[in-house]
Amino acid sequence: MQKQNGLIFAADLKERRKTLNLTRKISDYIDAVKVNYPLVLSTGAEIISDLSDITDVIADFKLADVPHINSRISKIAFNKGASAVICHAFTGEESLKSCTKTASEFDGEVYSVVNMSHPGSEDVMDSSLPKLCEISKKADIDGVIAPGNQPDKIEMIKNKIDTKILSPGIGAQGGKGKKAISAGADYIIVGRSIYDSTDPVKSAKKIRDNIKMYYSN
Ligand code: 3DU
Repeated sequence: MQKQNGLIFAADLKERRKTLNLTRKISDYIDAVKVNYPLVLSTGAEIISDLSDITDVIADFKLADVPHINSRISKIAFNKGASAVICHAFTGEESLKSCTKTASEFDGEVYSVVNMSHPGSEDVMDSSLPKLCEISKKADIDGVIAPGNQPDKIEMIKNKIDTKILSPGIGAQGGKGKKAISAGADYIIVGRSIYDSTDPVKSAKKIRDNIKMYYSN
């Protein structure tokens, strides 16, 4: 993923045509589109190939399975045209390594989830944060997912692991792009504040413009 805008579009829609049209229209303002279960289960895995003709695709299946299954799912995503997959770190080093090993066969990337943005994520994930960063480091991941609505956590993670940080939780979940980037995020991930807005193209541009001066390449 080449950094030009610092913005990743979370395409959590259910309609193929709408997703492709919108991604095409905002492609100048984003560096990648992130697909998750709502889109892929509604439209089929081919949507990954279709979107990969427009921009980089991050397959966010939050893989949290035994190594060979993590590897198989990653392989399918990369074969369809994904540039990156997202995996949970809590399943341990071997599961995460199965993703990074598979990614290396495709020149792809792996991002691991070390913390989350929703209320309740602190129940388990906060106390495990140092360990999740350590596991991610050992598995040689390309970056981590960290909560954009909690800049203090971004800073904490940045101090623990020197890697790219992708931060969701911006806009609809209360986070501010500028704050997340200033705290150390390299990219922000935004869904509803783009696709649910009355003018999604204008919103994407505005979100991109708002963070542009805060990030360094
Ligand atoms: O809240 P939004 O509509 O901007 O969507 C956020 C996206 O980021 C969505 O795809 C969700 O699965 C993902 N995500 C989080 O929101 C929070 C996390 O901690 C990890 C991923």
